[in-house]
Amino acid sequence: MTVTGAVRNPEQIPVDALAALPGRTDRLADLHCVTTWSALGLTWSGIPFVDVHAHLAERVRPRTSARWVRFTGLDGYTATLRLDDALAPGVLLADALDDASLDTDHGAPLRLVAPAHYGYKNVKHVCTIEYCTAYDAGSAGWKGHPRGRVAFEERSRYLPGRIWRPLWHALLPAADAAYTAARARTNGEGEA
Ligand SMILES: Nc1nc2c(c(=O)[nH]1)N[C@H]1C(S)=C(S)[C@@H](COP(=O)(O)O)O[C@H]1N2
Ligand SMILES: [Mo]
Repeated sequence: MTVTGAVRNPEQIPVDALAALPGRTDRLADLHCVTTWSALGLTWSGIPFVDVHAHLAERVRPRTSARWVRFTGLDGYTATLRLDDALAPGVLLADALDDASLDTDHGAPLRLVAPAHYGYKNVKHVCTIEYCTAYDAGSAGWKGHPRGRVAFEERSRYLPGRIWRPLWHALLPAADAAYTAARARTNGEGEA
């Protein structure tokens, strides 16, 4: 795991060392994709991000101006959370789902689980944690929202969530087909 950005001391830390930090907890949560599908009743196991951050902060020493944290996955996917949202109770760096180690589809070896936030903030295969002084739209691009809280329907920074909801719902079959095709390509590359 590379820990970098607005820090005094960028570092690389073995994923195993992060997964072995004290504080491991189980968390029952639902996952809500912005495109209107949800996965209910998931039991994640991992280290609360607040504990990961406490450990990392000692080593990398983030600057006080770092109010955002950007996560990058091994597939290049990125999403940024407000640091205080990432430090809220219930946000985990998880390595297990429903009593099994995470599989490739769901984010091995470590994924972010931020149940109060839309799926697009829950970065899988996290390989870089970057403390940032500004929001970066990342992979969701203009479609995303700086905070992305489900309870406030923060689906996008443009137009209210209740406008997006029926649009996304209508697009869901197309989005699902595109996602399935992209995953098939990724899996194919992995096997090649
Ligand atoms: N690395 C990575 N993380 C990602 C994505 C991705 O494409 N790559 N998609 C996001 C989106 S939009 C959603 S809804 C959830 C889906 O999680 P799942 O694949 O475990 O169902 O993962 C999120 N995290
Ligand atoms: Mo999503």
